[in-house]
Amino acid sequence: MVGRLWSRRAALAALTTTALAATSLTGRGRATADYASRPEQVRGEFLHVWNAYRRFAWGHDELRPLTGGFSEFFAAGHPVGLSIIEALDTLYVMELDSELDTSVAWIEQHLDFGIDADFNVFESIIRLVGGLLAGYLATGNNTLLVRTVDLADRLLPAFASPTGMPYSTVNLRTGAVSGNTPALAEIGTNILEFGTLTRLTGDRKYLDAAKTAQRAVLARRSELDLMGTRLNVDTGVWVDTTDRAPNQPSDSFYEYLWGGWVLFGDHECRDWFHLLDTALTAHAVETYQGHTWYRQIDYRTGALLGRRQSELASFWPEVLGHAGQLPLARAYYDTWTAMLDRFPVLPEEIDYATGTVTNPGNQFRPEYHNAAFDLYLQTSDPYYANTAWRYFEAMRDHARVRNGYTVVDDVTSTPVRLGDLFPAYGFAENFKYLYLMFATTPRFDRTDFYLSTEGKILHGLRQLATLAPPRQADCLSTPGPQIPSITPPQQNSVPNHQT
Ligand code: DMJ
Repeated sequence: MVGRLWSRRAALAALTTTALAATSLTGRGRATADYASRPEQVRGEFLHVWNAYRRFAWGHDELRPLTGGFSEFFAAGHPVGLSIIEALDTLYVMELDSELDTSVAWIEQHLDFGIDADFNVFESIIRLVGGLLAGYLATGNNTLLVRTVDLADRLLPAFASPTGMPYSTVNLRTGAVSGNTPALAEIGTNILEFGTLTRLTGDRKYLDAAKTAQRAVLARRSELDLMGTRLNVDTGVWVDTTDRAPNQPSDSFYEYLWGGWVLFGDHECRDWFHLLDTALTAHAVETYQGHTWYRQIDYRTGALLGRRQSELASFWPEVLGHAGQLPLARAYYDTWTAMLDRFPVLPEEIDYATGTVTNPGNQFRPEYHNAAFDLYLQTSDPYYANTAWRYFEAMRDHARVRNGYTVVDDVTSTPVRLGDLFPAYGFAENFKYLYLMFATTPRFDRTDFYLSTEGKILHGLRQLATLAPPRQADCLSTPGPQIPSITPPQQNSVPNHQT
């Protein structure tokens, strides 16, 4: 998910408190004497599932660990090696070089996006475009960039709607589009990948498509600066007027506004983020039974419409932290930590007014780790490291199986009821966040980095001396904008709408 760029002072403090954290604990993790072994433990668990993917599902999109099978994520019968692409930069930072070489070789030999099938545009951008880009930034292998450009060009017809907001799906071979009522996240989770592609190729069309879509959405905010959830991209009319942020399916739309500012110095993105975040904080945040939540509201009036919370929203403290709202970030993170006192693994969705679980699964979710990762590197507070470790231990206790890790169908049953899937984002996110919290590697700059919503390291990878530096691709014409450093905005306090 979203990221980060903070002061060297904070980052140095993070490094020195790594040792401190072994004795100064606030999280309720089990053993802590094993602090130094944590990177190796995480890498070992990553390999546990990666090796199972190699055995049972190599070249297919996702592993089915219980049955030892596989499935395709985008289109049945059309594998694109999604797990391989998702894993590239994780393999790099974990220094699993022979696995990385094997993965890049598979892409060179087998990956062909000329597929006559509908692909979801949002998922293709965050998983495939982002994954290949991060792989290119890690290795400098030009084939990865050439494949990225090929895929992005096949996706661009989706942005040719009357409003400039993308359709949900596009046929990669024919360019035929479908799905004209996408959610906010589908419309606005692309500037990090497309902007990076513009920087690498010098071709503005990718960044321009992303900005046009963002601009079209912002023009449709209410007088309260709130947003609905779904828009008709042909007419520009809202078809769902509930503001659900930061819950899915709005979540990463906001994340990418902030990201556009951090990664590309786009002032418009920064101002849009602050405008929407201020309204959201004023109208949606509430303290309910001692915890901080975001309620669902009517985007025109701010009226209360619901009190459900998606686990996917647990990434949000990291965005708040980077945007200068550390007290609110901590309060909302604490809410999710408190949920870990109730459940062995976080459920997909709860109704916080009734305390009931409205979706009992857990799709091997990385969001809580994501928030912990960013807040730990930003604040150096060992609380984040230790609560993340506690969640790692819970996942290891409950979701680990003989052939990897798997999703949970019901976190409320004892023992938890397992499903049969290892989502490919597990290779991109969960283990990477944990590894980079505890490991020091010369391949990652802890002081200056930025990750996408799918955990792709789009800024902050360090090249090995033995590798060629990432070229401005063979297809490149002119360099793109520079990544600026930023001064964090002032911190706000936690709003307290007692209920
Ligand atoms: C990931 O695919 C991305 O983080 C996305 O933005 C939403 N969450 C899933 C994993 O849960």
